Amino acid sequence: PFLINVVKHENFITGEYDTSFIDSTPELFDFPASRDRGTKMLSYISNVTINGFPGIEHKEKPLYPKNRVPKVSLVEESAPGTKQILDRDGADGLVKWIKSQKEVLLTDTTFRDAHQSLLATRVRTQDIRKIAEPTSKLLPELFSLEMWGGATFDVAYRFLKEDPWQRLKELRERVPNVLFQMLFRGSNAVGYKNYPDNIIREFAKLSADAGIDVFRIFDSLNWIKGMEVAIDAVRQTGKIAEAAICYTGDINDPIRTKYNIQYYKNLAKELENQGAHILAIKDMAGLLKPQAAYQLISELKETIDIPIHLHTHDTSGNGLYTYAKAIDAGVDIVDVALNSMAGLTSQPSLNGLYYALEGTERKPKINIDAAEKLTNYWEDVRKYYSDFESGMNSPHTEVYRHEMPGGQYSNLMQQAKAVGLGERWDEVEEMYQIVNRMFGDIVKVTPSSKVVGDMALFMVQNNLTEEDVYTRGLKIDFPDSVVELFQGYLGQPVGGFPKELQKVILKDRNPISIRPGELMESVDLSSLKDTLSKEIGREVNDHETISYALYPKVFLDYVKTVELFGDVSVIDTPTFLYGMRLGEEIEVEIEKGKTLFVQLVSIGQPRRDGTRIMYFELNGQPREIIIKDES
Ligand code: 3PY
Ligand code: ZN
Repeated sequence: PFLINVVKHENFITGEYDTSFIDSTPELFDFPASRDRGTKMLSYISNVTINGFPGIEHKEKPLYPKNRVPKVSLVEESAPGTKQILDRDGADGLVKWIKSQKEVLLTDTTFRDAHQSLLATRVRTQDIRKIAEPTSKLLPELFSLEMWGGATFDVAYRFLKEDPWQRLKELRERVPNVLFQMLFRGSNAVGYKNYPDNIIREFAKLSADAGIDVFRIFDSLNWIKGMEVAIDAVRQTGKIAEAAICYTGDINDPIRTKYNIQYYKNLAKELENQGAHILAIKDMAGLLKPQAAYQLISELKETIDIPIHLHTHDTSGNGLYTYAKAIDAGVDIVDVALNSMAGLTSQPSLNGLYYALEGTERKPKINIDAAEKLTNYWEDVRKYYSDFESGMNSPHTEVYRHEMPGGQYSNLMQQAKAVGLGERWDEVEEMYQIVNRMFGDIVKVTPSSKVVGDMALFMVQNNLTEEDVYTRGLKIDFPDSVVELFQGYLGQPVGGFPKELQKVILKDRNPISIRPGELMESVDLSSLKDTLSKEIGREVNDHETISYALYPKVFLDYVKTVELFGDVSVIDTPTFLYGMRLGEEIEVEIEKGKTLFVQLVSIGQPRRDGTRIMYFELNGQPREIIIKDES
């Protein structure tokens, strides 16, 4: 019923929904409660078989080849790695170790940014869990695995109907040797707005306790004040505070002087003084050109003492060239993804970089044959998610003009289609650049990038030119996200907001210039825990409480879905997305040692009341499920 309700909802059909659709549409949850675990699971399968999965084409489940999971010894333990260095020598000891390495170190982003950027963040825990132990055993030399944070947190609850904390726990159990890394949006944590300081601190602490070692902390406007609390909170946990500068513009563009080399050097020095253990250069759109990378890394190396970790996206096709120059300039660590999950809006290829550095003393210490085996697995798994691919299939140098982050491109395109602007995508892309200029040329990364996108869509949709905004703007209600940005609720951009536009957008509202966290009261987490326990009728834990604090509606919707369908994370991905083929048999391990055998025997014809009867065998016993056909 939940999926039916979603798929059939008027706003879903017309595309008038965004990531808050489920939150703002409580009637989606008007359905009768169902019974035991088997029935719940069959209800889910029936629904998705008949009515499809939200957001993708409804079709019969395709046939997939068997996953090539590399064989590794189950008795031999994983070789010790960076995790052991951190646990033994502490954060400062790890930093010392990084600095003593001649070879470039690698972070593998396959478990997070790669699929966030290629597959709309949809990769499910079970597909990562299956390859976690082989990864730990085959690539123990990795610096870290980026596997949590960014958009994975809310997408897990919102779309995958699974618990991100459970993912962290299950992966940690299988990977004892390589550092786990997450993306932390500073005062926005893993959300899209600023949260009270005590939420930021508690979230950092719980994440560290649950197994995160390296926290990449950034602010969407490169505003250091927006990162202070997060950096301090992470330092208190004894884990690694990797503070990031988001790279924008082009240091070699003589016209765009705002983001020049001195700007980056000043930020780097400030972050080092703030207590960062590592400096990250987060090139979220893939704008850092090779020669600029050489110059930037060389000069930063002269400016600061802490190691430098470079992140880029391969959108333009220049990613490996940029890394090669950065490596020549002495960068310590770079972010890459396994070949079959690399390239385009994702990170440059790990395998490719290995070969590119052949004959140099900075070639990474990894077993390339092992990496190729892991690559095969991801080549197979990626096929499950092909309906979430963006459609970009060749290098895209326009990124140097529009500067959209790798993770935003396909999202904004979806948003544009949803409001009927699919045919006018070129205009949206063009408008994105204009809006950036109007906003004073700001850093664009989650969530500031979303605001630029919202404004661009708004202007194209309403046929507004830049001039219209200034001349008629006082009579126009701009999108909430735009108003909030100009109120200072996401922090302050370098150089401030353009005054004339700010007046037009805010009208009689007053902007703030202090840190939004200073205006927000602490959340009483223990009373929140009681409230939540009462609301859902059982004692909740700290992870559930903080998730609820960050995403109240998303979290409650997730809880309701689990009540209705049970734990759907145990269902294999093709069945989760497409349901079952007639006559097909599947196995579902609902808990360790307890497997359900499910066969879809037949599908009844639609009845007059719009329902069908689905005939299953569950562990050999006949079961019928009545399902509303909304397809
Ligand atoms: C995120 O914040 O999720 C990002 O990946 C930004 O680049
Ligand atoms: Zn990224």
